[in-house]
Amino acid sequence: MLNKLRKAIDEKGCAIGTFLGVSTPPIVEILGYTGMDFVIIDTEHGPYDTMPACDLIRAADGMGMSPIVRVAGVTHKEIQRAVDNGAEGIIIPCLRETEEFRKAVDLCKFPPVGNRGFLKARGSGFGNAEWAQGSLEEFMSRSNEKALLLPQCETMEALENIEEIVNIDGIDGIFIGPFDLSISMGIPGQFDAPQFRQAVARVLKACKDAGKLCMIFSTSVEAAKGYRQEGFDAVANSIDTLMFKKVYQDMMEEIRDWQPST
Ligand code: 3PY
Ligand code: MG
Repeated sequence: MLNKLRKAIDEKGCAIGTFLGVSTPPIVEILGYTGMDFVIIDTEHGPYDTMPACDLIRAADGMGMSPIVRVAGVTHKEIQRAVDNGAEGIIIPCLRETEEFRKAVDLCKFPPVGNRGFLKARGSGFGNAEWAQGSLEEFMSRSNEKALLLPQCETMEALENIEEIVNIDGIDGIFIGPFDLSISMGIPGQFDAPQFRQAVARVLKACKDAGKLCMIFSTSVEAAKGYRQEGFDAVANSIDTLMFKKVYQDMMEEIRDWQPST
């Protein structure tokens, strides 16, 4: 199987990963020793241009983790560079109109599904990877398998049309952004509100019914466990920026508050 995220989901039921907002390649290598399945390189909010993102993709690949890139928008430059450089999943934020989801397919997938621009770039070992051999038709079809298109559902407009969106050919799954979705619904951060729970259940059901993947961001291990229980295919828990602070803060408090015996 060409895609490590899909392989992890097939083998484990639920893949577990995290967002990278400030990490460098050696940090990604350290994460690789935790057994993490994927990392999301956040070029929407993080300070990563194309080459640093490429270095993080390489580091994740080297540790057997699936490199997923959150791009900043549904534009040719954003999506083409991410897929060409070897992203195994493309997450696109803040989409509203169903037409924007169709445009994402057009940019991310080769014909006959979309109209991605052709080059055997880094993601295919510049055409030298074993899977990139064979006819051009085979290359395009395998490339479509390798790079999953996982646009976000995080606006009311997307939520209202989610059943139609998940059935668009070329969309491999949906990534729920709880913060933006709850803000868009007028209930910011109220993840336990019945209205919000119903929205999440609706997206999950739509994905399951259409045979598409459903992923979500969580901010605590308890929430992540809940999403696993509900049947999510993948959970991205927390962000490196938050985790660094938490781990070192816990360490500081424990050492500082401990009283040496006199
Ligand atoms: C959100 O919660 O809005 C996100 O995009 C998380 O990734
Ligand atoms: Mg968001």
